Amino acid sequence: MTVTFDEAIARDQRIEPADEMPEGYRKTMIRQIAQHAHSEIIGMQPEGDWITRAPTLHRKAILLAKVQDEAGHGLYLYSAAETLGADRGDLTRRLIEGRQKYSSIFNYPTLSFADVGVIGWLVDGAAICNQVPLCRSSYGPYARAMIRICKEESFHQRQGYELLMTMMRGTPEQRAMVQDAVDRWWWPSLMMFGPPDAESPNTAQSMAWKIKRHTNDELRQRFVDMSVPQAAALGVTLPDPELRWNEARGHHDFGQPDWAELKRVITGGGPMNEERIRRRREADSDGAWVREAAAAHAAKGMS
Ligand code: FAQ
Repeated sequence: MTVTFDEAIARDQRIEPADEMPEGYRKTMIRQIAQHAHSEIIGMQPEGDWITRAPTLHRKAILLAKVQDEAGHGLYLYSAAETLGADRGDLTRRLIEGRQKYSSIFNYPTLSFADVGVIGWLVDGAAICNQVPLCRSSYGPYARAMIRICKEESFHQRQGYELLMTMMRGTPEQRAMVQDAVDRWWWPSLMMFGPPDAESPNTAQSMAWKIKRHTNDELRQRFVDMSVPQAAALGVTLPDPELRWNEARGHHDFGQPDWAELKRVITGGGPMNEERIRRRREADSDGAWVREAAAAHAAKGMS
């Protein structure tokens, strides 16, 4: 007996590539997976900038491994998008022509080595909060990719936190570098979860299709609750005067990020948008000969 798409969703069964699915579901999945893949690949740049300037060989080896993991995540995700009929070359073109988005967070500069630690702690922390529920997302290849990605992201977060703990045990200058990085990355990290629910055009449908399991605001709250005790243990202050425990709600109250800034950054107006896309475009044209040679080699094997 064949199960319809709606029945499969109602029974919490996975949708697999060969299954019937509404065109809107396919389009939404390609949009989200492509945006996620682009984020991983563009996300290699802010930390990649510090590989040659890491303070020790040990830190350099860790950072190199982390940035390589991000490339791997991008590749699994492009493969997941291909199972829906998307073409990888076409997705890259859409990214470099500004027709597809990537996470706003990667449009900010990394000004000191403390930023590497804060990206691990807060940015990977936010990514984990958002992605652990996606391991139960309704589209099989995406949900399975998320399981491995989340394991690696957890390791990334711990390395960031450990780096910051080390700096906090260091000199007053090192502690000031950590605090400065936290001040710059806190609000952009909250923006990673997307616009407030009332202004999120996709959430209702994506929840109904069980692509998303929680709304943007629910996950943002979870992230704030998780980060407050971690900040205290580290000895840094989160730059939000409205942040306080609300006994009645059993959650922290917190201030709102600058939503106009999120809109600006998403639409290309962030501090590093142009640079990120310029470098991606250059990498794409520099690698064209490799793709052509691989395609020619594959064609020979088939004849
Ligand atoms: N940045 O209706 P919604 C990482 C777009 S983690 C840019 O709420 P939705 C790991 C949204 O796409 C980062 N665009 O949309 C790492 C939509 O666009 P449309 C990547 C954003 O999809 C760590 C429009 O605004 N993670 O890379 C943002 O239901 C360290 C309206 O928004 C993922 O992609 C934003 N912050 O919810 C790597 C996770 N927020 O319709 C390196 C998977 C919203 O115009 C170093 N994605 N938009 O095309 C998701 O969970 C969802 O897509 C959301 C947005 C929650 C991001």
